[in-house]
Amino acid sequence: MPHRSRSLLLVLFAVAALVAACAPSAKPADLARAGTARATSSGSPLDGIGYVPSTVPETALRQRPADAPDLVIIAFSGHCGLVCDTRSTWSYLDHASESTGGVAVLDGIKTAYEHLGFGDIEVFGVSSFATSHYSSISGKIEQGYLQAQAYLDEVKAAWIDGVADPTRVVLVGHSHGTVWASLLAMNNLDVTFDSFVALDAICWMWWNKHKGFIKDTFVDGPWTIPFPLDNGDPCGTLTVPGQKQPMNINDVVPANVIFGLEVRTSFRLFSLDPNVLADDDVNVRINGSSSNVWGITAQESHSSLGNHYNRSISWVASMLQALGVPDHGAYPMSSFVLPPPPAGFDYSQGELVPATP
Ligand SMILES: [Ca+2]
Ligand SMILES: [Ca+2]
Repeated sequence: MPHRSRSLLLVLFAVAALVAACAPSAKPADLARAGTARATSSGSPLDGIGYVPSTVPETALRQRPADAPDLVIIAFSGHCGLVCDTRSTWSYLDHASESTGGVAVLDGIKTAYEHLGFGDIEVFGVSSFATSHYSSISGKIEQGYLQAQAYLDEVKAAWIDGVADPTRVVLVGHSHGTVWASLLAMNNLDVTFDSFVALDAICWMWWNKHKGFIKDTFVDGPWTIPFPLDNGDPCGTLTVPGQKQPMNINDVVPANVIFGLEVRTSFRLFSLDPNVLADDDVNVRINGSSSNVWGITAQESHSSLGNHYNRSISWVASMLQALGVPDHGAYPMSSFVLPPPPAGFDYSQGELVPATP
């Protein structure tokens, strides 16, 4: 980058950081109070495996409605740039770029699933924002986290709960969008996500950009605050065995995700903080293992990774096809939360108990 434009960027960046620092903040006590409104504390795989899924007798299962898709992809785009107004975030992952023959990131991922035999796939694109809002970049109303939650609630009620061959759900996130996608997974433990595709999971500045809107929506508004935002910043706060530093929420693959795929870029615009524009943390499970977690280092830059189909997305597509369609019964959440029990023991409500003969 030419020296002048780099200097200009640094100045703009400093201004943006100042503006963000002046944003209304959510006080810890207010956030915590909003958290007590949550009906249960089962918002988290971090609670151990205390969560017990409700079991429906097989005889009670109904057929999936004829109009139900085989699979839905919920995709969170990232922030609109370093210096843009957060209100202008928009859903770009399904937006095709002329320069690549009109193939969007989500087209590539959707095609991979079509090759696995899914005929009817629905894509739900979400912007990096707490709720729906008008974006001056896309020029239209964009959906946010609340709309993704509402959509997932509908998918659950109509096409998953009590259904013999339920609709499958896949998560995709780019940059800051991976934080929202992680929140959605961790706050819907009754849904098993076939895969979570994380494209350069950046956590840095997420809280700064969003804490004011989170206060508006979940503290001052009527909506239930997602775990773990009642504790504030979700970055650098999760303790994982074997990791020196507390992890970012979007570097820990939730326990109700079967396959965790990630693409990390290595390009650094600002050397002072390595996490500014590149995901430098290899993903792990909450128990410190790497079960069903795979990643690559991209050749693309952070932005181009999400802007159009590219070699990294081609790797994602190949992996999804190679991994195939997972059997949900083979991957209970407990397998990703706690290590295997020693011989002669089982887990019950998160505690080791002697195995029943
Ligand atoms: Ca990562
Ligand atoms: Ca990261």
